Amino acid sequence: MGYENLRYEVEGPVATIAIDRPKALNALDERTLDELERALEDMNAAPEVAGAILTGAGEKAFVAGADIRQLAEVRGADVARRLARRGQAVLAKLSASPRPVVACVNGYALGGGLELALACHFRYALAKAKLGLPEVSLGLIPGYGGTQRLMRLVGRGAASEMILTGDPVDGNEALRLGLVNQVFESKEAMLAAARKTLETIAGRGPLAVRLALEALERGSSLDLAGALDVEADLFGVALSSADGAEGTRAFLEKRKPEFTGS
Ligand code: DAK
Repeated sequence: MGYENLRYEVEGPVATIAIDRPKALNALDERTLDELERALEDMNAAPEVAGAILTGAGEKAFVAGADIRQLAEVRGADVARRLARRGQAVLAKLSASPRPVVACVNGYALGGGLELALACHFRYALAKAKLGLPEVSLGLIPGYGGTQRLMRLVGRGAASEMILTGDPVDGNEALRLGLVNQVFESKEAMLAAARKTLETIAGRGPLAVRLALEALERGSSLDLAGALDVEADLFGVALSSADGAEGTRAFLEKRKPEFTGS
C-alpha cells in the first residue's frame, strides 16, 4: 500500500519519512498518524535500515500540530478518547522504536508537531524553526505527551514557561534549552548531518544499539534504582551476545569488529 500524506524513502542504511500535507502545513490528521505508524513498521522491518530521519516536506513546516479542522469536528467524549489513544499509541511506538529516529525540524513544530519531535530519540533543527506548545491559546493543554516529555528534556522551569505562555522558541533558543542537539542554517545541511549520524550508528553493534535504546526508553519512566536494574539486565544480554564477544575480541586483536546483530 502506498502513502498519501507522507513520503517514505530508503537510501543505504537510512530511511527518510517526510510528512507531506502542504495544504495544512503538515498537520497530523488520523490518516497521517496511520501512515506514520505504517512507515515506522516498514522501517523496522527492513533489514538494511539502521534508523530514520523524520522531517516535514517543503520549507515552511515540520508539523504545525494536530489537524485543528479535524479536532473541531470531534463530537463526543468517546470519539475524542479514541483519537487521543490513537495518537498516543503511534507516538509510544515511535519512542519505543528499536531503531533510532532523528527529528529534523525544518520549520513550524507546534503542538502535536513538537510532541512528535519530542517522541523521537533526538532532534536537529533549523535556526529559523519555531518550536512550541501553543495549546493554551486554543483553550487546551498538550495531549500527546508534551507536558511530560518536554519537562523531562529541558526541566520543569523551561517547560513551564513554554507551556504556560504558548510562545514558540527558535532553533538557537531550543539548542540553549537542550531541546535540540544541533542547529543548522539550511535544510540540506541538517539532513546531511542527520544522515551522517545515522551512518555512524549503522556501523556500531546493531544489538547493542537496540539494547541501549531499550535501556533509555524503559529507564525514562522508572526511578533510578529501577532503571539501573533494567540497565544491568540489558548489559548482561549485551555481554553474553555474539556481538559483545566479537566487539571485545576485535579490540584486543586490533581489528575492526564484524557484527552480526546477534
Ligand atoms: N491544523 C489544520 N490546518 C492547519 C494547521 C493545523 N494545525 N496549521 C495550519 N493549517 C492550515 C491553515 O488553516 C491554512 O489553511 P488554508 O486557510 O490555506 O486552507 C494553511 O495551513 C496555511 O496556514 P496559515 O495561512 O495560517 O499560514 P501562516 O504562515 O499565516 O501561519 C502558523 C503559520 C503555523 C503560525 C499558523 O498556521 C498557525 O498558527 N497554525 C496553528 C498552529 C497550532 O496552533 N498548532 C497546535 C494545534 S493544537 C490530542 C492530543 C494532542 C493534540 C490534540 C488532541 N488528544 C489527546 C485528543 C494536539 C493539539 C495541537 O496540536
